[in-house]
Amino acid sequence: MAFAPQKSGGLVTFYDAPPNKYFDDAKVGGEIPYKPDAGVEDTLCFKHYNAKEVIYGRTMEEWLRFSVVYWHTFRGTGADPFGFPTLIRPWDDGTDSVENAKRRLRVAFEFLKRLGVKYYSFHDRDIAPEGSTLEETNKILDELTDLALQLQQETGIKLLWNTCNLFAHARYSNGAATNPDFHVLAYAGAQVKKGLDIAKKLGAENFVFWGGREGFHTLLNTNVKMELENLAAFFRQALTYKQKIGFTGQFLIEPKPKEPTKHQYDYDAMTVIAFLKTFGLENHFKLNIEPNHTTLAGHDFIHDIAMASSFSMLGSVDSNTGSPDLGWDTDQFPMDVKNCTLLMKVVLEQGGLAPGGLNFDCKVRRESNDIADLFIAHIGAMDTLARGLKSAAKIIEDGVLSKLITERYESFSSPEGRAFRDGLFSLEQCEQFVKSKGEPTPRSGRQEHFEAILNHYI
Ligand code: XUL
Ligand code: CO
Repeated sequence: MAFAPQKSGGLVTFYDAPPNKYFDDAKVGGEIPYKPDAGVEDTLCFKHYNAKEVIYGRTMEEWLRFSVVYWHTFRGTGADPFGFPTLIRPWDDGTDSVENAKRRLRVAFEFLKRLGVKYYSFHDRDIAPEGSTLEETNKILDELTDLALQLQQETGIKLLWNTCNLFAHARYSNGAATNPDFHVLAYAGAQVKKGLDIAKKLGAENFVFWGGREGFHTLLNTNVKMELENLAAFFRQALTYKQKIGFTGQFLIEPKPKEPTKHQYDYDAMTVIAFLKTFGLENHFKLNIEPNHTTLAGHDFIHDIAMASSFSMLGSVDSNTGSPDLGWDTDQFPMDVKNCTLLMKVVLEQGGLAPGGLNFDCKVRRESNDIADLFIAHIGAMDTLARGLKSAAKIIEDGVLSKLITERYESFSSPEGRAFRDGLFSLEQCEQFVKSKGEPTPRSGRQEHFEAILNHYI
């Protein structure tokens, strides 16, 4: 279908034919520049993110490994349970045609290029419409991934991860790998097989499993033990196929406690780690932590990042934020410097996220209907994380916080404390210790002192 040039919010010019130029240079400004001295209202430039600047031994680009998500940024419509689409994109004719899907893909690569982001991520169904049979669906996917491969080669943009949408289609309403009907589980298996083939074809650096409907709405109709065993068996088959085809990307599980299912099995980081250890899968998976999911689980922003990292299980981050005062997944762009500092401190302390990255699983608000808002949202979040990176590096380099933490635990460097940690100090010895030393002196946790120190760096 031929398109006439259109305008949206006065910021984009769309052309259907080569040279495939979708964004108006005059308005968006070509490639987004680094302008540290830009004015307060100039939000279409980076003031902190300077890709090649070296911080704490690596370039910003290497530490931050930004990635743009296909589902929100190129498929988000602004529709919600109460309202119709508000984000009308001039390159999208609203149909499920292959032609429309290809045009969208070209736009996506142009957007990434302008933003200076080197990675993207997608669900299979984001980039290609579903056909009426599995064979037809896979054929369409082949056509779209051929184009994705070509665009990756032309631009140098890479795939951080892909995943399978195992939650939107009606067939998955009772779950995918935890569905009570084996036929549905088999469909999910076939879909993941194709997803892994695509991952290999496009050189994905990771592959994600998010179990949106792996859980239950009521225990009354659910065999929890069987469903969890089936989920583990499903993961084992995915691993077998991964090895068989020689896909070397990292497998990631993304925890979320609820939404759309009332209770999801991958509730939070510690639940997923326990699941992996219970089923002997812990050496083959890491976690993709999304802070908005963490806050939905009733924890604070940094909780699951810190927990996963403590167990060497933090593989990647779906870098977003929520509104903790609300009870749902708002997928906002991370704009809070303090939270991003705490996040980047963990990333620096564990030596980086590669092959994972900071994937913007975020959407502009349904009221933010200009194309410019798409740019500003990503730029703002990239700048916030760049500020977080700089502050975190300073905190670590100064060593004030880490010295205070070391001092707080110094009693474990005593012979008795060390022996206890080595499993060589019994409860009887604890009793003897107390009899000779008497009552311990309560010591201040100094929370306010630590908080004031953190604020010094923000
Ligand atoms: C849903 C969510 C997903 C996963 C990929 O809350 O975060 O988009 O990141 O399926
Ligand atoms: Co996510």
